[in-house]
Amino acid sequence: MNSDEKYMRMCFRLAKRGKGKVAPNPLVGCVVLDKQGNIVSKGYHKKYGGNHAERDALLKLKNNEAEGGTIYVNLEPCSHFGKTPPCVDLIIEHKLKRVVVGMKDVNPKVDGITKLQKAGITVDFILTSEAEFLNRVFIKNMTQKLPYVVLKTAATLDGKIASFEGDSKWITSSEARSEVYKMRKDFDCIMTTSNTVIADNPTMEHKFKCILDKDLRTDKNAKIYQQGKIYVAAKENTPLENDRLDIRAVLAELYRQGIYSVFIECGGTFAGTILKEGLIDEVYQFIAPKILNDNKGLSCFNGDDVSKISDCIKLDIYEHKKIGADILLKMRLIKK
Ligand code: AOF
Ligand code: ZN
Repeated sequence: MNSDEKYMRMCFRLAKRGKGKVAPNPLVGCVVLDKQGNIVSKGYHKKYGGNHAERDALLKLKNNEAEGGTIYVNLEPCSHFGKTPPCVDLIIEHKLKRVVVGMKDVNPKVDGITKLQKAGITVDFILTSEAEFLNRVFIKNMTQKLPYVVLKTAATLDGKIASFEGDSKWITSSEARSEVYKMRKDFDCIMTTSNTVIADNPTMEHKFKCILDKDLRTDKNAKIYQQGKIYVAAKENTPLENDRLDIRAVLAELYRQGIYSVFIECGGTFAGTILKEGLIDEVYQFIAPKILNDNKGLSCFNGDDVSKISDCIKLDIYEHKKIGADILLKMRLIKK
């Protein structure tokens, strides 16, 4: 690993300290080297509305320690007046010679690179796809005005989530189920369907839950309604598409309400539908080392009419771990 990569990875680690506190802003970390290549400051974006990473790092300097030096930041420095003044101005003021950037900012208000280059500062990009992966939620939010969507499922080796009688307790181990309670907290909202509420009566403890219930079939005494803020998407408040709720419209409404990430827990029919509609960014799949061995069992993805393997929806596994007796795969959809 060369030293540019080393410092950019340091930025990634610093940036991650802002997780859960900066949305809808990006995760940003910054490292400043002096002319000799010594680290003279570090910083990161700590909370929404707070100082940007570059400002956090540069304001810690007492004199002109950074003059002629290099600044590493995983996102293009901003050039606009938002909640804080432009970071590029501060970089120019501190007389840095070189800026190493992870990714270009997708915020249309930002054009920091041009301004830096005009000031005679060298700008280099490095580890761009990793930088984009780190800020995948920000990129989706900013470019599509939609929340980032993760679909969770838990199935047997043969992809079954329940027997033909609907028995589903329990496919995965208690450790895996506890992991789900923890991962829910990383999202602004849980989404589920009336079918799941009626079949399983889950609590799905969370601060914000969205229930897709076109015909208002769920019982308001169901456990899911007993806790958290609830948004019910029904035909009264949501446009329909082929007589079904338009899920893109539901997601857009959630975004409008300040929901930047959604965790979906549902049965195979809805999972199949939204996958087909291209509304999913990632799948978290728990796989239990069990085989139901019954074609009538319910599948975790229940789309239809796919005749060619080449038409499979393809994913990229970016994390895998054993949890209790099971395996968890975290995967991004490979967009066609
Ligand atoms: C951050 N932190 O470290 C960097 C950001 O409203 P503001 O002033 O906080 O501006 C937010 C925008 O600034 C954000 O959408 C992104 O485009 C840019 N860069 N933002 O929150 C940072 N470098
Ligand atoms: Zn900035």
